[in-house]
Amino acid sequence: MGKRLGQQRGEPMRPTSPNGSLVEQAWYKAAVEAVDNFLDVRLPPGNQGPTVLHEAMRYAVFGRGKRLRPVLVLSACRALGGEQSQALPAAAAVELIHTYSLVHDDLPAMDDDDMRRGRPTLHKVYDDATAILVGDALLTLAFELLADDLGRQCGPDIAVQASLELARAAGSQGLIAGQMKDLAAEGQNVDAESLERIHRAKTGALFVACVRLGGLTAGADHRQLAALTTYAQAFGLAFQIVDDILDVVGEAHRLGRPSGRDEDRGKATFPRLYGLAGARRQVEKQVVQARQALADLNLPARQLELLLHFVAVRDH
Ligand code: GRG
Repeated sequence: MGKRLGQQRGEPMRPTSPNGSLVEQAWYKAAVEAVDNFLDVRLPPGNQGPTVLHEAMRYAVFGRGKRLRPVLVLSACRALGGEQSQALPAAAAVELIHTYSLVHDDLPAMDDDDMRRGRPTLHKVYDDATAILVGDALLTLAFELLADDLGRQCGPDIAVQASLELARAAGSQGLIAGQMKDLAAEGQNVDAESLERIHRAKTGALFVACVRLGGLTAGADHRQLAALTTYAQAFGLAFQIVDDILDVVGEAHRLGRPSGRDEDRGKATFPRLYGLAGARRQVEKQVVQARQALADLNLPARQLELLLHFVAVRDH
């Protein structure tokens, strides 16, 4: 059995500092290291053919990402009393899907971005065709990890359930629906309800899948999965509202990408709808809902609390 996160390493879990330096905490770093090691083993080596494709997959995955989604998977598993090793394949799978979405989103046909995770976007370093294929390969590998690694770790029933959860979250009624609606909404007047709907799909669905996958790998029941879902829905919305706020007030060197891009593209955003102070109040509202869901879960879930605090106060 694998190591449990944090406490078995004798690390106290301190609250984050006001600027959200959760990512500097030992338990968080240990979780990221475990995910990165897993990904390093499971991504084909850069010297294995097709070498350019495999090098480029590694370029995409090993940028300066926060690894928030895989850490959420591991933290949800832990909250339910599971072992880290049970949830690692699902954590890695989610990170692969997230990374693929970033690579495709950065392409000229979508958001056309030059910088990501503190360095040039993949299509700038390689080319558009390679970026498309890298995205395709990362998406496909995610499901290989669930069928193979998760199946061996937790059995075929959990692997099938996890695949279904992740496929639905990433598919044409989840992440891809959100992206489609987001592109269509550029330059349009979007009301609060529609904006929320876009982001519940574009960013929220994957966060929900993270905690549900973590819960599933630890044997969560329906009531626990429902509480985790409510937590993640509010978490995802808080994350997105802060993302919009950071696009207005954030520093490019902290974000690893330029700010002000939403305004340039005429995107509907929460600060545009509510103003900056109003958007911050919306974050608070989501945090309260997410905290209530953790209270309903009625289990020690310190890491999920810390992650929630981090998304609300983060500066990157
Ligand atoms: C192309 C199918 C497809 C989907 C794209 C998620 C998404 C949909 C696009 C990403 C563009 C974007 C900036 C969305 C805002 C929220 C978001 C996902 C930000 C990036 O997530 P972080 O901050 O990134 O967790 P790191 O790099 O830390 O992993």
